[in-house]
Amino acid sequence: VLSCDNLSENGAVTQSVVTGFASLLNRRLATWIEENVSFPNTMVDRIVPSTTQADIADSAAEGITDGGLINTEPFKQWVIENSLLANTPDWPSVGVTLVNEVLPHETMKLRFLNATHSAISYLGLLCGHEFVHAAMADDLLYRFVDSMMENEIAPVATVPPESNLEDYKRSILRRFANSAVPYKTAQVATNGSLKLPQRIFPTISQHLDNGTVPIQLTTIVAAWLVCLTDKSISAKFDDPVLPITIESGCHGRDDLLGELAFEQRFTAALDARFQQLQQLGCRATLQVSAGEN
Ligand code: CS2
Repeated sequence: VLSCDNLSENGAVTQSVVTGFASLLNRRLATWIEENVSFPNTMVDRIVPSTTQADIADSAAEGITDGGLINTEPFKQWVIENSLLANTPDWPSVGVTLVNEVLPHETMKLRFLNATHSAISYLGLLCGHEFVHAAMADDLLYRFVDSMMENEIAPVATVPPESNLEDYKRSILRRFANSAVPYKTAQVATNGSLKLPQRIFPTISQHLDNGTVPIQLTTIVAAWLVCLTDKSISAKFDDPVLPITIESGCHGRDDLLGELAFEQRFTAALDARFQQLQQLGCRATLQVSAGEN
């Protein structure tokens, strides 16, 4: 059973859910699954925008009518934990990377690609960009997310020893800028309350443990909160925490921020950025931030 979720240790999570449900039905079934079924952790990376009617019409015009088609990018990466898989097809021959430990690959993807995807999307929504590639063409936003990866994500990230981090960061920016794969900022913004704890909060926690507050990542969390509280923007995407209001600041809002809600240094910086984004707007806030760096 191969999970393709953007979730750390996605195989272990799937195994606990499947065997948990099975044991409610039949304990012997659960035991059989535990002894006979592998749930390797995996990391999948391929940008796949929601399929549009135009995609389906374009394909039909070329003679292929397929309601289940997807429009995607040339890039693809699938890393699978080599955990006692019997009778495995020759996956490496079609580009799969078999590894003993997926976690460094997961961390690299979640903390660099997915975090930057969320960052450019929330900033893009605040600056009026419907698509990620349009937000990437906005030099102020491009420079912000580029320096965020360089100055706040890379210094505290653990990456696979064989990886080339410079190439990886460049490839992320190139992929996001690809207008042939029109990915809506609202699609990335969806379910941020489930995504940011996986892709942004752990990096912020590492900085706080090191005694620093990462102001660019804090700005992205503030941008997320502004998008959630601005009904003209939050109407464009779904999130389980909607609707929300932020009256007396973010300290103690563990419903939104988890344990970060009790980090005074972080919530003070977050409240300041939240107010700045609301009062000055996104562009002025980023220009002030660029001036500070
Ligand atoms: C995106 C991901 O919508 C989102 O949250 O960041 O779906 C992203 O496109 C994939 O993880 C890329 O592999």
